[in-house]
Amino acid sequence: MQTVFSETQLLHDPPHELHCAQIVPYFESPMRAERILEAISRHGLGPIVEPNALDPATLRRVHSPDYVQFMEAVSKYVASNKQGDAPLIPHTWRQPEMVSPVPDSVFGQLGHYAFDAGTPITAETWAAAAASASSAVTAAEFLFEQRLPVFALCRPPGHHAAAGYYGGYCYLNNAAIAAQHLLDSGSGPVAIVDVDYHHGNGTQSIFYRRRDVLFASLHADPRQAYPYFSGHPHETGEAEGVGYNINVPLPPGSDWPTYAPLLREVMLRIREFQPKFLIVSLGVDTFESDPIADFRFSTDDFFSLGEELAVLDQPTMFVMEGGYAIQQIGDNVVGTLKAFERTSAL
Ligand code: Q9C
Ligand code: ZN
Repeated sequence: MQTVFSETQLLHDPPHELHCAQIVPYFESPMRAERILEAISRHGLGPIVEPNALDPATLRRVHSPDYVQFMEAVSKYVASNKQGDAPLIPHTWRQPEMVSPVPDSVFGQLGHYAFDAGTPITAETWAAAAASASSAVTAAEFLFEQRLPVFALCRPPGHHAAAGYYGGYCYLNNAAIAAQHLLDSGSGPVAIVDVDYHHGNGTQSIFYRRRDVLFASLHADPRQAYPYFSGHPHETGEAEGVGYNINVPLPPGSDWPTYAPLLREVMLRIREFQPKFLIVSLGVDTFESDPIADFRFSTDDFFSLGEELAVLDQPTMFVMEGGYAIQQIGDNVVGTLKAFERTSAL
């Protein structure tokens, strides 16, 4: 299987984050991608190619112009060193009844565009996020032309980012941008299945009122787990999109035997939708020793995950999302991809 990745994606490297009332080293570190690259060559997954240059119009098919403009401008603002070189983190948010316009203050703007305090912006964030999205777009182009499985080694990840806001280590929604690019190339319907531990709230939000993209997510129950305010089963879509959003929350401590039958059900619903292409938002933070999650997948369970994702025999691309157990991230990701490849008829 081919991988798409750019070294520019490594530039985003915030030193720390706020985690359960403590400042800790940033979990979503560039080392994650380095470990995955190492496992790709160790297991001989296939070639690693650079993404093509990104047309900014491709981003704006998913993200609002003011949001894209903000993200680029605020990264430049950090680079200009006006407040020192510390990454920017918001500290003040609106409640729905607070309706004043977007302020001029950079901290006001951070509060407007962010939904959490765990997603710092550095001088390099924009460059890395745009490179990560380029990897997804290049993978989508390869998928569309070759109809062969492909892996977008995206990092920073994307599934928590919506059209006009960021959070959860995500700035641009790589999977959504890939899906939109497939549609704009004339693909016909696209399905996205999100197997990250966390609910893909950003992807849900982007396609919530649409039926050309089916979004299905299995994740930790938002009553206990991040992102808390999205991911319940009754969130099934709106307007034209009713019935095209599927949420399957799972209890704390879920393991593969609990997960597998629910994933099978989701895959059957995706089959009924008859997508032309499948995008997998691949998070491996379901792993038993993930430092920020509590599911119990073993490394071997990721082979089973890869096999299960192959049941549709549809052209499929994988987009990297979460997974923070640095030691095993490479084996878990490449294990999933190799098992998929072995099983898929394509
Ligand atoms: N710092 C992804 O897996 N942090 N994002 C929770 C603890 C947010 C995870 C609070 C976790 C986001 C792509
Ligand atoms: Zn996650």
